[in-house]
Amino acid sequence: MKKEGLDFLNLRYKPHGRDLVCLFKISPNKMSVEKAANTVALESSVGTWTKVARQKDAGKLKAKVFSIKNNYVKIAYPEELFEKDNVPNMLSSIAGNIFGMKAVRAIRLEDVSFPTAILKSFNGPRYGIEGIRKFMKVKNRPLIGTIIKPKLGLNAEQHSQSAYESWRGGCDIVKDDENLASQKFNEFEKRVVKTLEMADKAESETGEKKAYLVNVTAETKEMIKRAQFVEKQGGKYMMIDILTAGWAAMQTLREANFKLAIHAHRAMHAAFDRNPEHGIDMLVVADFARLIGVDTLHIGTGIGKLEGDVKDIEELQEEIEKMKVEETKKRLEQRWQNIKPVMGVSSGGLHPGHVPFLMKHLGRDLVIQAGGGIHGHPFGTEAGAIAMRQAVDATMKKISLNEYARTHVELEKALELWGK
Ligand code: RUB
Ligand code: CA
Repeated sequence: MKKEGLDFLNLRYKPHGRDLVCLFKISPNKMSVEKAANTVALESSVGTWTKVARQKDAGKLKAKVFSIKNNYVKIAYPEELFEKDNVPNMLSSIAGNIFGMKAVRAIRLEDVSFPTAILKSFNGPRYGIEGIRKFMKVKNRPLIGTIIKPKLGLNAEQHSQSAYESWRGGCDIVKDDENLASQKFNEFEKRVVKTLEMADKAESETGEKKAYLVNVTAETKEMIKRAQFVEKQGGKYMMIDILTAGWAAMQTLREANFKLAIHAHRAMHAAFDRNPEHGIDMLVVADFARLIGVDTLHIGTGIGKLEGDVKDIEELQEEIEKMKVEETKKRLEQRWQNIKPVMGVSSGGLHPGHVPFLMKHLGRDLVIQAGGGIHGHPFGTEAGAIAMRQAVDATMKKISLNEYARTHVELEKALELWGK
């Protein structure tokens, strides 16, 4: 029996492989969760605030609220509702007007699952975890990355020198900061030429593969030109600030089919995912980024210790954050038809002392990335990269960092400065 005025509620409905399913957390505004959920389903599919003529014609495309548990609501959207290979179109429905509706005090899109036909309409990553390991020639261990710091202010020459020292010390990956594009103090083309020269030099000196993740983020046509430039200069990798550039820009970049791997920086994600009651969870951001086809994506670190008892709210929040990062990492690696797994990147406030924690919780298919935790080493950038590599080597060999530090001075100094 349908309840009066709740046309989009169908708790007997069983979603199937041709539905896109969303999990929402809904805080209703002076009404029942059922009523608010019904309003979400109608606004995000075929309805509006009042009945309109020809309502019936669109009826088969209605979204259905099929599960309500406390404030958690599942809604199934028939795949015909969307243009399949169009992420902005999908998000305009499932993550569009609903965030501002009067029916909800707050609403959060917690998770999404795609029908097979939508998965098949996207390329996904060109390389994914395996492909990246293959071209970087790193079989087992986590990749080590750095962000050039200071994040802004270095000229192209200084930038390339810092990159060179990072690679020499043992970094596999050097990336631009997300704020760096083509500013007057450090112009794009000059920086790319010089830094890729240094990557070649470091490769020939160390016998290892070295990648420079060039930030191409800009207006879309300019971004494509920049990516072409990186490819022409022999680069392997580019990066894009996926949220500030936008979903369409990310899709344009991926579908331009460059041979370059794509690194995704998630700057601005916290505007969506920080408030636990409202916004869009990182899982959803990660899902869409994987669908479009980035190869590596920032997922956070989950650092906040908590091996033992949960003692207070702050610690509890840290524990939740850690679980979130693990969950996002797992999602990036879930089996998804033809779509390859994405490699998670842990970054933000990291130093060598964090390596055992990260590898324990997130495994080896991971990029461990540190900016300050490398360039801030008391002996300088190269020593910082050496220390980071030592921390990874020790953890791979199941030796504690303190023990390894007895015979490895760079690690010893890093632990002295930043602790464990
Ligand atoms: C980290 C850094 C990245 C952050 C982004 O520098 O520049 O922008 O990792 O955050 P540092 P997240 O190592 O000096 O802190 O990875 O959580 O998206
Ligand atoms: Ca940064």
